[in-house]
Amino acid sequence: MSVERTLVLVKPDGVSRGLVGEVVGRLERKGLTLVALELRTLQRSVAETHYGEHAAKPFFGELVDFIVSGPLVALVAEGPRAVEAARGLIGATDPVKATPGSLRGDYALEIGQNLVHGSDSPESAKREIDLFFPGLS
Ligand code: DAT
Ligand code: MG
Repeated sequence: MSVERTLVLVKPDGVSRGLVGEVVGRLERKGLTLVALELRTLQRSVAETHYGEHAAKPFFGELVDFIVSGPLVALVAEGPRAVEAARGLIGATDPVKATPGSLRGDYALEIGQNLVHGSDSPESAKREIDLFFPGLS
């Protein structure tokens, strides 16, 4: 099994609610290895690039406002099929539909404040890691 890397963000709601340890702990207990981890507040331009695929969507402005609203934790996790493994731990985009036991299923209610981001494919992971941690993808 080839080893992959994925980008995970504990979004500003997760940081302000004190859920960083919960998110990082679940990734670690699953067996993923941390390669980088940093608390930072995003510049608007970085947020717009990160979410560029959603630029034409009606919620784009709110999404960017939210992700720059306070510090987030950006991390790179590594392991076999790390992209899919992290997405499984995170759960569905709509936290009301996310399976209980997943992070969003356990800790979030609103789609606009759904606690965690995880890259959705190896290609997205490379693009996102290059944006947040150049040289680590
Ligand atoms: P995911 O974060 O599960 O990869 P996505 O890439 O489709 O989901 O969307 C990115 C983020 O945008 C998502 O985490 C929350 C927000 N979002 C998605 N759909 C939304 C909607 N219908 N209304 C408000 N925010 C939405
Ligand atoms: Mg996505």
